[in-house]
Amino acid sequence: MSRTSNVLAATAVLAVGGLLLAGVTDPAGAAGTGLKTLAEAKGIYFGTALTQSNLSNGTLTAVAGAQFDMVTPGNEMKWDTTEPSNGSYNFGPGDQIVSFAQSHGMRVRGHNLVWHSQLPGWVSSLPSNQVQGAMEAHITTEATHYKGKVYAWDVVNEPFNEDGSLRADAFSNAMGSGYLADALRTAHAADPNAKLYLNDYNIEGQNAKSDAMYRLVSQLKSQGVPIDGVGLESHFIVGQVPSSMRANMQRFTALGLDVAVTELDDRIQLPANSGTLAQQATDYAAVVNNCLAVSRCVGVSQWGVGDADSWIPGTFPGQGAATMYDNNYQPKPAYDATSTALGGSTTTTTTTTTTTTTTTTTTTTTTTSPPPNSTCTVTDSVNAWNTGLTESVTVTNTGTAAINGWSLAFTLAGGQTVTSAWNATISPAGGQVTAKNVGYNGSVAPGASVSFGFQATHTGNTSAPGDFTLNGTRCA
Ligand code: G2I
Repeated sequence: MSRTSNVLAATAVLAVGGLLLAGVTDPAGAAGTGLKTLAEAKGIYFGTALTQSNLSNGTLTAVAGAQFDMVTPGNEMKWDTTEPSNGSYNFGPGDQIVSFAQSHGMRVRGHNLVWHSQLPGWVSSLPSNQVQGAMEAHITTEATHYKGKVYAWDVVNEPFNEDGSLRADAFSNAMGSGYLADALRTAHAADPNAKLYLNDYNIEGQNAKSDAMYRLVSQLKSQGVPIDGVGLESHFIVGQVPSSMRANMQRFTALGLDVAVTELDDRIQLPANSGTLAQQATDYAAVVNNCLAVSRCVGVSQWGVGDADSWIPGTFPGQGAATMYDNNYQPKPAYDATSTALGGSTTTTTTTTTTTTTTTTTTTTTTTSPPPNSTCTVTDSVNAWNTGLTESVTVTNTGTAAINGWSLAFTLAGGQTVTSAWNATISPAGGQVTAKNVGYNGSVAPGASVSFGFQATHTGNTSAPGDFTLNGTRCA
């Protein structure tokens, strides 16, 4: 996906006797540099989870290929897929993810070899004296199959309870805590070059669970067990990134281990609003900055490409909007914040001229490569002065069907508040707003256009909005 923001005319004009600067900022922060490129320049990777069904979504795969350089299969390397019955292996789905990654220059985090969940019933039903053999055979077969193709393995996933006690499952019940070292040694024997991880959730900050992980990996290191890293899943609730996350990462890396943010998302009570999306952006930046600040933090992976791919709504009803991309794969504020934290710059044009007029005029037109099925285009222009602006918006029906009643969603620049509108009703007054037709202009024939406008106050950011969605469909 490529998005471009063309500033057709940006004239910043002088108020009598003083200079005014007009900054025109690419609203999506996506001026062309993918997160992976920025991350690589900082010495880390930026990854995503992908599932087999994701691979047939062209919009999703275009974003994934452009933005990410590490892939974690969402489900395809788990035991229930790879060995659904004893000794019978199925690597087809995982192979498809690996092949997508390879053809897009992405590396792969293998996820996972041993986990209490998505574990086929036959394993749990084994007599306990057969579990070790089954576990070792599974690890050896899978890690050998993917030898040389995975950068890292989550060898054991989620071994702890919240209080730091060892989770009871088929493996700990049969082998006690010794299964962890056994699993790591077995994986190392099969693929000595893969980085071997233990991965868990709610170990991002310092707490009983991360203390238990810390004690475990300290012990494994001192015993010479092959372990390379600890994965911090990082399934956060908006506004709740632990303040101790950086220090927690540092104590693991001080043991000579890598750390990685392996499954980042940040869930919001739906519907999201400009405030929660802004907090989410702050959270994403905090996580990225934590990784950048810790020298052995090797990378950050998000769990899924966009909100439409996230596990959150299915598991936490009423919550979602947990990723950097909305349901239409348009970048959200969290994307911009991530890009900025990685050292990306938004496109800012500053022009100064001298005239005798007293207004500042900024005209920005944003053009976007048409998403599939796009049936609309939008042009907009802004006239701004010290604290206010007016904007004209023209929507064209580029589809083949007549529109009968329209609803145009877009996001106002930060600090802008609508005070009046014409030829449309607009609500709410700021943030993510929706303009709806009034009685006389709801019908728009194919090829026809409709225009409306509004007046707003601003606090310095006079950018025109972008990212228009008409009746639920992204406009070009
Ligand atoms: O639960 C979120 C993640 C927590 N850490 C480990 C990850 O492996 C885990 O991923 C999720 C997948 O994103 C989900 O897609 O793991 C879930 C299972 O624990 C996955 O959900 C399962 C559904 O529960 C099944 O009903 C479904 O058949 O996905 C399966 C495949 O679509």
